[in-house]
This record gives sequence, C-alpha cells and structure tokens, in this order.
Amino acid sequence: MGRIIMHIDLDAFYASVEEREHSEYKGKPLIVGADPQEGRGRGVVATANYSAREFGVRSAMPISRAWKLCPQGIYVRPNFSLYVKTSHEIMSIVKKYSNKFEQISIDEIFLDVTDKVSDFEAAGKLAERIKKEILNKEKVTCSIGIGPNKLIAKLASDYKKPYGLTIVGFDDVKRFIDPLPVRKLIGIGPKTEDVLKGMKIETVEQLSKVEVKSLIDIFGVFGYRMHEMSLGIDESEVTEEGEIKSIGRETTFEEDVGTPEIVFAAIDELVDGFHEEIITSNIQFKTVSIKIRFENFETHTRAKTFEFHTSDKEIVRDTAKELVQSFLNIGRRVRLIGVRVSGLKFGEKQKTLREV
Ligand code: TTP
Ligand code: MG
Repeated sequence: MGRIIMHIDLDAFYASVEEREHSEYKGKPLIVGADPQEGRGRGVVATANYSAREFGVRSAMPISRAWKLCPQGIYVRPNFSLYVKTSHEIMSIVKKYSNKFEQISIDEIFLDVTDKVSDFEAAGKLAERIKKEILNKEKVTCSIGIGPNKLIAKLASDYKKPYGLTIVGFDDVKRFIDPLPVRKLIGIGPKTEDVLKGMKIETVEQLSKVEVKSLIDIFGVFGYRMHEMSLGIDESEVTEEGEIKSIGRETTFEEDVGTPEIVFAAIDELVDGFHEEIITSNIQFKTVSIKIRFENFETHTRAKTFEFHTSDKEIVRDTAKELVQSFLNIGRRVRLIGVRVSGLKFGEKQKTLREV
C-alpha cells in the first residue's frame, strides 16, 4: 500500500501570533519585519497577515516597498522568542498524532500517518481534528495538505490558505499537479522560473513533457529532480528525527549581487534571523556552514567545525564570512547565500570558551 503523508503549515505565522497577542491588530493589515521608517527603512518584511497581502505585501520584500503599497498598515518588529515558544507548543500537539514526523522549519512539519488511518478520507478527518486542536489551544490557524508523498502534501497545504485542507489521493496527483505554475516546485525560484519561461515552460505539465536530458544539460543534477517533481514523484521518507539536526536560513537575492559588502550584509541578516532560536531553545553548535550559488546556478558549500560547542553569534557571522570570502575574490555574481549551524547539542548551559 502507498503512503499517506500530511504537511502542516501555519498561516502567516509571525503575524498570527502578533494578532493573538494584540486583539487591536485584528482585521487590519499587519506587517512583521524591519522598521519602515516612513518608507526609508532598509530591512525586509518577515511576513504579512492575509489582509496586508491583499495590498501586495509579501515576505522578503523590502520594507520600503511594503510601506508604499500599504502605508496604512500596522508595522511591528519580530518577537522571535515568542514565535519559537509558540512553535514548540504547536509542534508538540502535532507530534502526538504520529511518531513519524519531520519538522522542516519553525512553522512546517510533515507527519507520516500511513499506519494511523485506513485511507485518505480518514486522514482528512484526522487533519480536521489537528486544525481544531491547534486553533483551540494556541489561537493560531494552520493549513494542511495530504498526499501520497512529501512533495504532493507540501504543495497541497499551500493550495488553499488560510485554514485550508486539501487532500490529493494517489489517483488525483496528475490532475492536481499539472496546472500548477513551475514556481511552486521546491528549488524553483524567480530566476529558474525566468529561464524556464524563456523555454516556454510555465506549468508543471509543460515541464513534465521536456526531455530529462535537456533539463540536466541546463540545470545539472537539479534538472533530474525537476523532471521527477513534474511527474509528482518523491520517494523521500519522513525522517523520524526527534530533534532538529541543523538550523539555518538562506536567501535568494532579488538581483544577482557582485559586491562583497552586500553579501556580508545578507549574512548578518540571515544570522540575526535564526540566532534568537539558538538562544531561546538553549542550543549549541559545533559546525558553521555556508552555501553559495552563482548566477549560473553553480552551487558550493563550505563548513568549518570547531573543537567546542558554542552558541556565540559572532562565531557564526565571522566564520560564515570567512568561508564565503574565497568565493568572492573571483568576481562572479551571487544569486543565493545561506548560513547554517549543525552538530547541535540541546539544553545544556553554555561553557565559556575559556573552560574548553
Ligand atoms: P511561511 O510559512 O513561508 O509564511 P507564513 O507562515 O508567514 O505565511 P503562509 O500562510 O503563506 O504560510 O514562513 C513562516 C514564517 O517564517 C513567517 O511567518 C515569517 C518567517 N519568514 C521570514 O522571516 N522571512 C521569509 O522570507 C519567509 C518566507 C518567512
Ligand atoms: Mg506558514
């Protein structure tokens, strides 16, 4: 028998938590992110509630642009520790429903419920229960997708939001995935989308008809993955890991970047974005790694492992910059940068470096 996989994604997560804490925000456009400084602010939007999205405001957009689109919105700075705490609570609710789970970010989790329900319809009923329990206990809504694999489940949770439930049975996969824009597939960002558009490929169905060899010629190994995804194929398991193995972020630049200072500033922002989670979850790490992708999609990773565990922010930043440095001397433009820490240790008080 095939698998039944659920993907749960919280709706406008940071904004939903803020709305829960401040009833005066309800019904108004709310933007969580950098200080807009009346349009002069230089940071980005972390997320916006659905009301602000009606004005075109989106995650990762410059905050100055959000201000132009929606000057009447409420703008708040993120309160990461509150989001991390809420996420922990919600994830422990979800994990009660299957011991086969994989949390993939602060607001997303896969559950393999193959052994818990008899069919997709029963999985739908279970999903309704999970949605209601999260809403009752945490006052936050989520959307759930159910499919025969992780790829379809994730696409399904995104299909109807907020507070949606989308079930895609094995026989519905092709009908569901064919009309979707290629951009929805994991790993296809704005630039890849543009390349595909140049090849007259806009939908998953069109992508599925391209010879896998041509995709590999253009995109390397990722071309093979693109081909598989276009057919709705995903054999990857929901890994039963109790703990997160690494924490990090990555960002694709709106335009490819040739200036090291901009790459370094992006590293600072990425580290700011996840370091709070390291502290509030009492996590220490041993390894810092970076990922860099150039304009031609060539991608490299580099890592440095220390002899000691630490939670020091400066170490993450400095190491990431040191690792990236050698790639920036060759004058090529960068399209994506990522920073990650791994080799994690949970819940112990940090030793000072002197003690190590
Ligand atoms: P998402 O699940 O991508 O977005 P969301 O939960 O805000 O909205 P949706 O209803 O579409 O799921 O991301 C989860 C949280 O991660 C989001 O609330 C804020 C944070 N985040 C950033 O800080 N920057 C980003 O660019 C993105 C995409 C998310
Ligand atoms: Mg979400």
